[in-house]
Amino acid sequence: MKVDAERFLADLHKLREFGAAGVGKGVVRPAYSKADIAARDWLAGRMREAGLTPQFDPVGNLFGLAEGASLLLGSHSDSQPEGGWLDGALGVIAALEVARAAQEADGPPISVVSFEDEEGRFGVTTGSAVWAGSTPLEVADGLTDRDGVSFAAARAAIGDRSGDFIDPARFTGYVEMHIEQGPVLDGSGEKAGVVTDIVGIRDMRITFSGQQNHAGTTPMHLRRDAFQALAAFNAAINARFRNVVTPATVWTIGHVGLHPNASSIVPGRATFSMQWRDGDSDRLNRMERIIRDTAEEIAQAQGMGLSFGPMLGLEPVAMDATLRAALEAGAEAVAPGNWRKMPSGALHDATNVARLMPVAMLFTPSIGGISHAFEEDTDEADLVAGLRVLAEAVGRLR
Ligand code: HGY
Ligand code: MN
Ligand code: MN
Repeated sequence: MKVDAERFLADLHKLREFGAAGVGKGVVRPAYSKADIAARDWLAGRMREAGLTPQFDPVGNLFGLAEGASLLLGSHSDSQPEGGWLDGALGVIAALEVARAAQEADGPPISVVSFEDEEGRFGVTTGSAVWAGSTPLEVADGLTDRDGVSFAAARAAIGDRSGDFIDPARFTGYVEMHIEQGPVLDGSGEKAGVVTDIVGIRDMRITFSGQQNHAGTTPMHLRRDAFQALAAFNAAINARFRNVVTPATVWTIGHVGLHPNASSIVPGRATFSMQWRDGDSDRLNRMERIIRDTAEEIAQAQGMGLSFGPMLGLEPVAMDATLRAALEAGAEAVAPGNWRKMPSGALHDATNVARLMPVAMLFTPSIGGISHAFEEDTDEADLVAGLRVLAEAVGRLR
């Protein structure tokens, strides 16, 4: 099977035009935004031109279906609020190119997918989580984004494009190509990473409610300042995690909303995201206990109200041995001795799809290890090398 590198790169650059923003090759294409829907319409057209049948499901996951039983390749095409041009997009466009190449070479039937809201405007990998049944649609519909918009209201943007959910029994397995989004391959100079397993994640919104008041007249000892509660919480968990975590464990407070967020008002409310990731579910659970206990202690000590939003999470998963072996053989064929096996610290739709079928993942290097930022990039020669590894692997799976 012979992939067309120019056609692949041209499509990848075309997809970047939907929501192109910021410096360099940045994109702003969050789930269900105008740019996201326009990109999906364009992708559906490219799928049709490739001889696939495009079909949207009720949450906006877009499949390009081959006839009969097929291998599913893909990723997502929504972005972070500030994202790069490759996160998700690479896996979708590589899938499209391999599907085309497979047809031209009379190769195995390949279907393509672009999952929706992988980047978690509403949850964690929401579109694939609903498709895989790990998040029931009624539960997803009740999730809200940071501006209070519900998933149900946002997915109405799919409109009459929406068909039924696709029967996963059509697919024999799922392979997702993705940029690494970390520093390992860039640091070592290797061309590819074959993923061994994907870490688990927990994510929840926490709110401290104090008393909004005048910043000039309210004495310090009478304040119930929600920001001070958040600051104390952050310092306390950093200290308390020390005995529980490993160097691979990560945690992030990435979004903070202060109410009313004005310099002359003691903040009455602090709502923030608390996210943590590790390869061990027990450790994730121990960290949850610390988070809840610490928040309760601080709320009590500082006279705060406290509420926890829904707990979202995904368990760590191992990749399928057969699919992995095909990627390893592909990597060895394309970049002999210059690739590695590695875990994924980023989350991917593959985690959800693993509930339905065997899955595997392939990484290409990220320049400077930067992602979830406009600066995200990869050398085009490395993108093409990754595409070739994927095609080699698919050829071995027929
Ligand atoms: O956050 C993640 O790991 C993924 O990129 N959504
Ligand atoms: Mn991604
Ligand atoms: Mn991402």
